[in-house]
Amino acid sequence: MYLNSPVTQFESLSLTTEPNPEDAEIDREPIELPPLNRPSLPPATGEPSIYIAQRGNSLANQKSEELQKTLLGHRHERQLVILQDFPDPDALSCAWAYQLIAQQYDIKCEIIYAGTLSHQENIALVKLTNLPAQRWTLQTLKTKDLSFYQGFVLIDNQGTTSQLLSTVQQAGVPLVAVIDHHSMQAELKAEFVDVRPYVRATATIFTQYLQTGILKLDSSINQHVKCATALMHGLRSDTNRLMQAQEEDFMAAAYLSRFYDAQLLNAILQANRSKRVMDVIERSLKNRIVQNNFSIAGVGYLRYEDRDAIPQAADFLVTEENVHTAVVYGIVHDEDDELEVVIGSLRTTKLTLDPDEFIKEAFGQDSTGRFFGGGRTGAGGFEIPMGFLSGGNENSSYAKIKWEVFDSQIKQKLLRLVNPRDNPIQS
Ligand SMILES: [Mn+2]
Repeated sequence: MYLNSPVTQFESLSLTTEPNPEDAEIDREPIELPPLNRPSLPPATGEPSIYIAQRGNSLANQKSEELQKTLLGHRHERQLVILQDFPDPDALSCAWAYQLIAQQYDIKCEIIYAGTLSHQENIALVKLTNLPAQRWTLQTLKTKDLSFYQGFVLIDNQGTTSQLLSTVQQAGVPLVAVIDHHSMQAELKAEFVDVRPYVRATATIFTQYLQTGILKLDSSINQHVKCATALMHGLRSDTNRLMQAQEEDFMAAAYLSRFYDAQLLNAILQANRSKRVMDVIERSLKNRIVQNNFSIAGVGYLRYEDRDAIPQAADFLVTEENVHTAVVYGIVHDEDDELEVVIGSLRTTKLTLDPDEFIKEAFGQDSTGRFFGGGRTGAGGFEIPMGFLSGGNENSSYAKIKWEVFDSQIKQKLLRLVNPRDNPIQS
């Protein structure tokens, strides 16, 4: 599963106590059926999909109008569009769409992220489309005069996965808009909020805005074609190549199909893995232990830029015969900041295994009650900060002991669930 999907936002966003966002919406919001005089419709088993689509449309219209009003109120301003530290195609493409929409109001946006573009497809996406995103570390932020910006915007995230948020907030830059499809992380005070957890990709939300005419896409404008291609890539990658797409996602993809460049998308998807990513995959193969259909592999230390090798290795290990779930983890280190964090990914094809529940049960919470990770259908992730134990790796025997301790502890915690005595995840 998720062979083409880069590190997903869910993996990092799920460091909260929120339940799986995917299913939450369905019961909560009653569907309004039009009164009387209904045209002949499919039999009344379940919810006629035409109504869902209509609901989506009217909400999109309303939100698009609201967004236009908000932008109108901020004409001639400068804004920061903050993405998660490891932005994925969904985030990158939507930020670009926002930038193009905002441009019409003479709003100048800088699209920024603090971490790195790790997955080869993300690097290819940015290079091949000239996508205007920039890496701003906390260090970069210190050199900037933030009073230059009159607002910031969060897209495909709610700030919980960006290191930049607190500095920007402390500088007094107001939050103008939040547009996302993850479950509500916290009450956010923004002028414009469009958070729809039941939508599979933020690219779907943005495509709906485009369909309302907020920005008229034009196939003769190169930038529009590239942005539509990026949105198509974002939509595909957040829906596992459309396999988990729902009606609104397909509708959005259908609209984008008028503008996107299939050859360009193909070039992005053909991006090759770097040698270092291949090496991490090799290590995961060598080190894996298989028990009870779980494949578990620690890959040792890896560089910050290669972080995405971990989910890719998990994607690969889960394809082995008699394996339904793979967990791969390693210590990711950032040389500049002497920052170290254990990062892990889970992939499963077992329908009855809930990655969110599994990871929360395996690793528990930190002292502030934050879970070390969580997940969504088929995939999950975790991040365990190493704090005081970070750095000191010039001493190779120390580095080795440190890895062994973390490796054993993670294995212990996972194996407790893999070989359960009283089956603690079966509630
Ligand atoms: Mn997304």
